[in-house]
Amino acid sequence: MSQLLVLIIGVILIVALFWWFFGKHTEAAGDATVNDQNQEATIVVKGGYSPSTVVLKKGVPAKVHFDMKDSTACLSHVVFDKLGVNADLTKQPVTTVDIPTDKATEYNFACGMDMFHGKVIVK
Ligand SMILES: [Cu+2]
Repeated sequence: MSQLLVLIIGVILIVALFWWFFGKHTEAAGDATVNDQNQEATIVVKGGYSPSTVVLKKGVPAKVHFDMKDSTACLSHVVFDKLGVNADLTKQPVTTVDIPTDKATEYNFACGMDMFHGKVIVK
């Protein structure tokens, strides 16, 4: 009986492993909520960035909110190299970063250790 149990657990682990490596982990790009004057998008920080890609409309002032739900030191800061932003997400539940949208471009962001990545696309 215990052998059967071990076999079943083994099979489950193998399937899980295959799913992890070969399964499709597509993450949908998040769209911003746009009205006439501005646009906003929220990224949930929990074991990574969700969504990790946000698409903004060119020419509309934009704010990206980082909703902090992670307690690890790894994700405590978010860094936008191109914008010179290094924000501490642990000071308040939600941290807002202003994104320039005057030209179509991409802004990459990462955690303070450059382990988790995401990007904001302006188009
Ligand atoms: Cu990190």
